[in-house]
Amino acid sequence: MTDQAAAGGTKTAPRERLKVQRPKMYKVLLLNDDYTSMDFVVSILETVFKKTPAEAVQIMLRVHKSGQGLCGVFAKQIAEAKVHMVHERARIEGFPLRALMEEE
Ligand code: TYC
Repeated sequence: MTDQAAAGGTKTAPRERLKVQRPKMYKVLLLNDDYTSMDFVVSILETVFKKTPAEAVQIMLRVHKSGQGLCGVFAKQIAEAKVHMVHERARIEGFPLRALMEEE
């Protein structure tokens, strides 16, 4: 028995420790345009990005004034799904709203 086992401790092999890696995270950004309605953007922020009504208005206005704004940070597949949802809903409603992802 090792001293460590005798003391009731456990030991992680060095190779095992190296295996655990943080997933890359991705920012999802909304882009401004001249045609998408403010109400639609607020609704997207509330439903797709789970923002409160007050947060949604704040983010929408930031995008409107500065050109883009952060909606959230997600693992890759989640970010891809949210970008896809934004584009699908915008397409259905006839708005040109675009979202993009950026590795953090
Ligand atoms: N600029 C748009 C307007 O004046 C509103 C808008 C806000 C559009 C945010 C897109 O991501 C956006 N109706």
